[in-house]
Amino acid sequence: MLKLYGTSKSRSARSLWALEELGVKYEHVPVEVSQAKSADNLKRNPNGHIPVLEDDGLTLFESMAINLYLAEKYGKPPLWPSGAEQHGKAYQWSFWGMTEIEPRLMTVLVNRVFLPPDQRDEKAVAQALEAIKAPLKVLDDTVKSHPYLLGNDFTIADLNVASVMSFAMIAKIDFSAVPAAQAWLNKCLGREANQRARAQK
Ligand SMILES: N[C@@H](CCC(=O)N[C@@H](CS)C(=O)NCC(=O)O)C(=O)O
Repeated sequence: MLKLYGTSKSRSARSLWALEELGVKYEHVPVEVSQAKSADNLKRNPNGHIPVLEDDGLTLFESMAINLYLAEKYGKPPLWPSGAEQHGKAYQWSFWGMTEIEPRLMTVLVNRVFLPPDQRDEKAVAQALEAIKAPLKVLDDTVKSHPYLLGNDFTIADLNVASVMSFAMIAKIDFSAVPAAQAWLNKCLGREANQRARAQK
């Protein structure tokens, strides 16, 4: 039986969302962020992070890898599209979300929300907001020309990028310069499967 370790109040929400979209049966073990470095979790993931997936003897860490694996193994079109070309696009957008978007959003989130006010670095926030403008424009242009990243349908690429971008909502980032990206993000995050994932522990 599929088992997902990690609380929905963390990056684990990404994989819970994928599991909910796929409609597969799974067990959710809501390991808290504070428990990520417990002895039990370190056995599952030596990095001491959540989420972790177990599936029939396989243990996987890294949220994007988990989601791409789940989509390939349990998904069908359109969520997991057909053919190497479309898979390449799904990898492209997933890695793009992790490398072009996530580090900048994390900097803003940490310095606007997580750190105590006297430790926040406004200069780092300003630099991250400047650096994220170009990739956000790429996203905006893409979803201006078709409704979802790969074309007309919601796929695992949208799920992966939107779940990374959900940090932006918490960090209260202004998307008025990229309205198509904002509308796409609202549409993706509003999906019932994401609501079900977020409602979990
Ligand atoms: N790149 C990893 C990052 C995982 C990660 O850093 N998870 C955080 C929770 S959002 C965590 O486990 N933090 C606890 C810790 O590092 O002790 C992924 O996407 O799965």
